[in-house]
Amino acid sequence: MIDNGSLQPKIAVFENLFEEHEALLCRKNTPSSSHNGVYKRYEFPILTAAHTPLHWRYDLNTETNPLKIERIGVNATFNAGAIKWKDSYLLCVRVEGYDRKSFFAIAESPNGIDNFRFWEKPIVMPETKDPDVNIYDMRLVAHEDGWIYGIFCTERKDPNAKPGDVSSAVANAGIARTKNLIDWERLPDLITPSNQQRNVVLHPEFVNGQYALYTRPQDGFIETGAGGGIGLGFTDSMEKAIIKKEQVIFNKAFHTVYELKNGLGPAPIKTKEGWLHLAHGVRNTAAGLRYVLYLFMTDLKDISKTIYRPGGYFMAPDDKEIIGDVGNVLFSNGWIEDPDGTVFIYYASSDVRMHVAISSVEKLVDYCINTPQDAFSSKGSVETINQLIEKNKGLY
Ligand code: M1P
Repeated sequence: MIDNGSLQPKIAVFENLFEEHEALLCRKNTPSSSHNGVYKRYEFPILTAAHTPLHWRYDLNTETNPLKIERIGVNATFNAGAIKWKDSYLLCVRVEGYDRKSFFAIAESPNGIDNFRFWEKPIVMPETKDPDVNIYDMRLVAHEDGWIYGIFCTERKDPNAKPGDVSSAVANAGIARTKNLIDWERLPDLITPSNQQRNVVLHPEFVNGQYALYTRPQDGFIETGAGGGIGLGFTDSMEKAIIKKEQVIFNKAFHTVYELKNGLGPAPIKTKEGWLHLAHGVRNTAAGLRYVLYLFMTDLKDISKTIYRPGGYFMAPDDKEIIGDVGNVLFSNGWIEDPDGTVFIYYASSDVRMHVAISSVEKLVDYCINTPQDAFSSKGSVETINQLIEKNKGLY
C-alpha cells in the first residue's frame, strides 16, 4: 500500500528532490524532554506538506517539465482521523492544496511516531447529488456493525447568500463507509434539526440498537449562536441518517476554555471507568480564536451523562505550534489505543501540520478523575490550589 519508492524516476535531474524527500520521511522522531506526567509530545511534526509524495506535485517527465518546476502545490497536512489497521497506524489526513481545497489521503506508519508515508493516491470520495465544494476533518470509526465509517465536514456555498456575498457557506456532516480504506461508499449527508454541523463523530457501539452520533450544532457557518456545544443524537440507520432530537451533553460556558465553541475530537475510547473523550474548546481573544484540547469522560451505561470534567485545557498550542495559517490552534480528530493501553494522540497545530503525543489509558483516566473541575471563578481557583497546598503539608 505504501509508496515505497518504486515510482522514483531514473531521471538524474530529480534525484536530489527524491533524496531530500526520502530523508524527511525516514527521519527518526524522538520524545521531547519536557512533559507533565500525562503525555509526551514528540520533537518533529509527523506530517507536513513536504511529506506529500513528489509524484502528486511534480510532472516527473523531463520533456514536459525540463525546468523541474512544482506543478501542484500542497499547502498543509492536518486534522487527521486515525485507525490501527493490520498492525499499521493509519491517518486519514486533511490535505489542503494551494487552491485552498481540502481532500483526504491515507498516510501509514509502522510505529505511529515516524516514517509516515502517503499511499500512492489520495482518496477519491464519491459525492451525493449535491456536490461538495470542500471536504475536511474526517473521524474514522470502526463501528461494531462491521463497517469503517468516515464522517467529515462537507462545505457548500450558501444557496441563500445575498448577491455579491461569495463567502457564506453551509457546513454539514458527510458520511462515507469502507472496508479497505481505498473504496468508499458515500451515504446521504446527516439530517439534524440544526442549521449547520461540523465535528460530527460516530460512537463506535450501538446504543439500544441505534447508531449514536455526537454533533456540534451551529446557527451559522462561523457563528455558533445558541449552538456550539457537544450534542448527542440517535439514528436507526446510517444509510439514511436522521437525528430527530439533539441533546447538548457538554455546553459552552462563560470564562472557560470552551466559551465560544465546544466540539468533540475523535470517537471516544472505552475504559473500565467510562468513555474517554478528547475535545476542542475555543475562546475568543484580542488576537483571534484560540483552540485548545481538553478531556472529559461519560458514563458507560448512559453516554449522555458526563462523569468527569477536568478543568481547563489538556493541551494548548506550544512554541512553534502557535504559528501557522490559522495561528493558536490545536485540533485533534484522531487517536489510537494500542492493546497495551498506549494512546497515540494525533493533533494538528495551527491548521498546517500533524503531530503525535503519547500517553496511556491509565494516565488519561487518572487525569480525568483527579484533575480538579473548573471552579468558574478566580476565588474558586485559589480555593482549589489551597486545598492541594493543605494536602501537601509536610511533603514540601
Ligand atoms: O481553524 C480552526 C478550525 O476551525 C474549524 O473548526 P470548528 O468548526 O471547530 O471551529 C474547522 O475548519 C477546522 O478544520 C479548523 O482546524
